[in-house]
Formats: sequence, structure tokens, C-alpha cells
Amino acid sequence: MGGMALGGLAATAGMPFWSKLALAQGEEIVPFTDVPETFAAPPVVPGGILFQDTRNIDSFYTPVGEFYIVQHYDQPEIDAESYRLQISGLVNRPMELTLAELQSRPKVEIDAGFECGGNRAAIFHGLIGNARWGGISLRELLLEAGIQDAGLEVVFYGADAGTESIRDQRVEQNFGRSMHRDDALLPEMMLAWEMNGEPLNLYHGAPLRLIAPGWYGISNVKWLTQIHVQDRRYMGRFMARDYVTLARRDIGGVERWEERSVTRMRLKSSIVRVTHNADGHEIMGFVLNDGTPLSSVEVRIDDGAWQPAAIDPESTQYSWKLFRYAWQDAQPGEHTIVSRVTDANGQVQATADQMPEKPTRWENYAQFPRTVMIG
Ligand SMILES: Nc1nc2c(c(=O)[nH]1)N[C@H]1C(S)=C(S)[C@@H](COP(=O)(O)O)O[C@H]1N2
Ligand SMILES: [Mo]
Repeated sequence: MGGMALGGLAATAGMPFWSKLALAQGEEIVPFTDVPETFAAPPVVPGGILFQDTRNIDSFYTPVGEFYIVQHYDQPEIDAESYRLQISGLVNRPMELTLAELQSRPKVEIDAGFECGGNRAAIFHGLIGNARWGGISLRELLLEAGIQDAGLEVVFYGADAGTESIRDQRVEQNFGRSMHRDDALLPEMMLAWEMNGEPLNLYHGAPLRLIAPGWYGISNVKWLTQIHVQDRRYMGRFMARDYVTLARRDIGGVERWEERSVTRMRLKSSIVRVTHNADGHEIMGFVLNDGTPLSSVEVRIDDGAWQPAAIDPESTQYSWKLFRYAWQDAQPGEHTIVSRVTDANGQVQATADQMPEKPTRWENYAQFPRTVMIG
């Protein structure tokens, strides 16, 4: 599975690992007692936000119609025929490319899962999805354009715009995000026009978006129309003011309030569903992180010991990793269940108590205890 170290994880033989995910006959979902009975994911509506009902996750690739949707301005409808991607700034060969010209370059495909940096417990972490993206290498395009040595920052602008205020000045501004050139030149960064084998739809950024594998959703600029290379930091709202995590951290031995742009995903797992059939109970969940190999995912029931869960072997470096755990001899009554993931660097998913003091809503990666009722 994509070079991941998975020491200690149970292997499964026979049936494809996730063939059990879709409910088999006689299998039922065990109700979480922490989910209100009225809780339901909203329908897809133009301009709206969509989150997944994570209890329904039953496939490695999230169906396009269930993949969460977030944007901060409108959803611009771009005519694919007249579409141009502009590459400007500190490049030797500025370019304006049609979709056909982009698509004539060597195609790359990558599995990438991501979550909104504002994902949260109140919606059971439903701002997540995992898809197979098809497009071209950003690195190859930047090299073709001749990115100059002085070009330290690569800015990605979307076609969507809104009014922004800075002090008392109000201006019309496009959505924008940026990356240091070293990040933009990473081989996994891509410009995608395809999602799960289908042309990108309006909601997910048609005709072209940035896919930054291992980064929070915010970095994956939809409706991409311009890539601009400059010699200094880009200070737009979504880099410098919004999606900025304020957290109390040790900065070289001094405790300070650090303000950091939301970029790479932090190590996180969560249980999303419990099922029951003739063989017993099964707990499942997902892991998202920055692509660092994992060493284990574990599940704990009530005050029991941490038990290893099995990771879907379909997982790849930047995909989400679904996991499952066979819960033997579940006793009737209410139980608290929680998961934690450990990466190959020995980093362990934090408990809520171990999280830094973090008054902003971004980056909710703490262990997430759930409660279920066994009948
Ligand atoms: N152009 C543009 N791209 C954007 C946004 C946006 O508002 N405008 N929102 C970002 C945020 S906050 C998230 S979480 C992801 C969501 O991508 P999705 O809707 O395809 O799931 O898109 C990102 N890309
Ligand atoms: Mo987001």
C-alpha cells in the first residue's frame, strides 16, 4: 500500500477489504447516541455548503455527489470553450492556455483525500472526501513556464470574487491562495480537470482546480484562472487573515500566540460508523494526514486497552485511510469508543486535553470519542 509502514496491523484475507462496507443483508447500522435523531446531511444546492453524513461512508472513493462542498464567494460558471489559464509574473515564458492545450500534456492521476480546515465535531467531521483526481503536474507546467529563481511565492487565483474590507477600504477581490515555490514544485501538486474519472463539475471547481495532496481543503483552489509567481508573500484574506490558526505554542523556548496559515493536514482519525451482523460488531473510521506514513490506527472501547485496527490496503500516500476493527463480544448498553492514529515519526494523535490552546476554529484534529448503544 504505497510504501506505508503498517507494522502491527491485522491483515485480512479472502474478500476485498471493503466489500463489507456496503451493508450486507442482515447487517445494520448501530446508532450513535451522540448523533441527534433529526441529524441529516443537507442536499446539494447551488451556492450551498454540503457535508457528508459520515455514517454512510461505504467506499474508498467518495461518490462525486456526496463529496463535501465549501466555497466562500459564489460558484462561477466558466465556459470551457473560452476558458484560459494565465501564468504570469516571474516566469520566462508567460502563458495563456486553453483547456485543450492543458489536456494535451501528459496526464497524471492521484488519489487525494482532504478535509476543510474548519471541519468540526458538531457535524461529525462531515467536511471530508476522497477522490481520484486527473490532470497535469503543476511542477512540469511551472518548469515549462520557466519559473525564475526570484519567484519565491506562487499564487493561485480563482474566478470567484467577493467584497473584502481592510480597515475601512472595501474592494472586490478574487479568491486566492499561495504556496512557497518549494511546495508548488513538489511532484504531487497537480492541476485537475477530472474527479473520479468524470469532468470536474461546477461545485468542485470546473473546469480546473489545484489539488494539493496532504493539505487542508482551503489550498485546493477551485475555478482556477491564474497562477502568478512573485518575489514575496501573498497577503490575501485566505492566506493571511482568514484560515489562520491562532494557537499558543512553544516558539524556540518562548511561549507565544502563533498565527499560522492553514496548510498541511494534521494527523487525525475519527470513528464514523458501527455496524452489526451475525458475526458481531464492526467499527470503522478514517484517517487523514499530510502523507507521512502511518504506523498504527487503534481503537479503544470504554476504559479498555488500545486495540489495533486494520487499514484499507487500497490506501495510497495521500488518500484517506479507512480503517475497521472487529468488535468482539460487545455487551448491551452504551459504550464510548475512540480511535487514535500514530505516524511513522512516532507522532500520536492528540487527545482534546493535549491540544494546544487554540481559540480559532481551524484544525480540529483531536481524538473524537463517540457513544453507541448496543441493543
Ligand atoms: N476558488 C475557490 N476555491 C476554493 C474555495 C473558495 O471559496 N474559492 N474554498 C476552499 C475551501 S475552504 C475548501 S474546504 C475546498 C473545498 O473543496 P470542495 O468543495 O471541492 O470539497 O475548496 C477550497 N477552494
Ligand atoms: Mo475549507
